[in-house]
Amino acid sequence: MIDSAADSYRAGTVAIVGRPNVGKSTLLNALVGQKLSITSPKPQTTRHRVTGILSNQAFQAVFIDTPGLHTNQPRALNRLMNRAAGSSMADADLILWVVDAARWTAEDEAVLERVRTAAKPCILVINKVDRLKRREQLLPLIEKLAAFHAFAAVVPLSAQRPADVNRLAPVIEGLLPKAPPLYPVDQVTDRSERFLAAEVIREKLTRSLHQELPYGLTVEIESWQEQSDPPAVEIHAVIWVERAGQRRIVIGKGGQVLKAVGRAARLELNQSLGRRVHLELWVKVRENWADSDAALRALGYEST
Ligand SMILES: Nc1nc2c(ncn2[C@@H]2O[C@H](COP(=O)(O)OP(=O)(O)OP(=O)(O)O)[C@@H](O)[C@H]2O)c(=O)[nH]1
Ligand SMILES: [Mg+2]
Repeated sequence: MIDSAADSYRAGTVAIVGRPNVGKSTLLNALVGQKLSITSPKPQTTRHRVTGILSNQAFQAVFIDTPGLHTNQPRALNRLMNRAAGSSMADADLILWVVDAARWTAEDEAVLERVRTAAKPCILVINKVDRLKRREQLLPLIEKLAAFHAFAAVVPLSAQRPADVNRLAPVIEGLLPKAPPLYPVDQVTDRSERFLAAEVIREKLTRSLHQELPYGLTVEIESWQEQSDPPAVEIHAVIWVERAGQRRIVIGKGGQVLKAVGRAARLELNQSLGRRVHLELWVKVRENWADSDAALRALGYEST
């Protein structure tokens, strides 16, 4: 039983921000102990805010995973992604700023500026320390960043190591305001199964396709039919691409690529939805969907 009415209970929202590819979504999933947000080795994987809720006897942290803040990309989709990250930061009680221990870029520099102007408590998470040969290699980065901003804490870790992530949780707890829980304590996300399914399909596509193609596609759930006895769900999804040539690549020779994507997505969804999944995928062309605010809205991208 969680005594969430206790005066000492802490609760608040925690925005996880940083440039693309530093490991924000990996960290969200590790903190919550469940795969909620998709991850891949390619930058700009996350396009939406994804809430992950961690509740226990003492505190509730409502983590908001955000799209990587990036510069110099003019499409409507890029604007929307950066806005989603910026507004999450503005609304949060606490910021987790994630950087890569082994790679500092101009985009990190731009995020630092935003963290400074947000003027709220911020934990600097230096991720991917497993990539460093020696821990002392962190010192110049810590010194440089600490000179620019008074961080509430600096935590070097690897989001892939559970023991490291467990060290971060109490640091977060100590920085949350005293408040009753914001969500029911058994709730893990505010996202629907439909949303999570579309994201899993996009993750498999992003991981299978090379170069620029993942940026030109989006996934829309067209129909979702529940069946009982035995419990199952039939999902029809459309993969929207921007050009006919991309459609051919996503389908692959003899349908090989699409088949492998469908299989990988179905296996994961069987597990995460806890019932049998029948998945049908179609690939359709919608020119320049990522440049148009109206097309983005129609495809389920919320404007913030
Ligand atoms: N070696 C190592 N790789 C990591 C670690 N954390 C994440 N990664 C990898 O880094 C890549 C990017 O991880 P994501 O979690 O998708 O990064 P992100 O910051 O959410 O990226 P965007 O959504 O594109 O902004 C993936 O290939 C992860 O497996 C870590 O601690 N060590
Ligand atoms: Mg991400």
